[in-house]
Amino acid sequence: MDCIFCMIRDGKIPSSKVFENDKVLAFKDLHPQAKVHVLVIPKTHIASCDEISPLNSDCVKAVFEAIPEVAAGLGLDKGYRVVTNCGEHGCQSVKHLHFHILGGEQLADKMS
Ligand code: DGP
Repeated sequence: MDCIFCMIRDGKIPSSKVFENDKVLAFKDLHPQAKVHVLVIPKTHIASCDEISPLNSDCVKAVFEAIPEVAAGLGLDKGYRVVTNCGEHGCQSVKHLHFHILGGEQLADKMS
């Protein structure tokens, strides 16, 4: 499967990892949009938010359980934003479910 994030998960493409456990991987975004910009992915390939179901939602649970640990490791004690883009209108460019963690500075109030 030619999924960039599966290749990062498998170590076939280098990345700056900031967190890893058996179900979740977090690494720095290649094109940061904030002082701190990290992507958190489930290791299981799920194409997008739209593909979440009772059959795979344990991966999403694992991602959200990891997020506070990822944020603490990044020193985001003043808060952060978690974003997932879904599909064409959501401007999703990589078709492997991922959650952007943005922070390290005051973020804009407006989200779209
Ligand atoms: P989205 O637009 O929500 O699908 O965001 C995809 C993000 O993935 C985008 O911010 C850039 C990042 N990205 C794309 N390719 C790579 C890569 O090869 N390595 C890393 N670290 N990030 C990537």
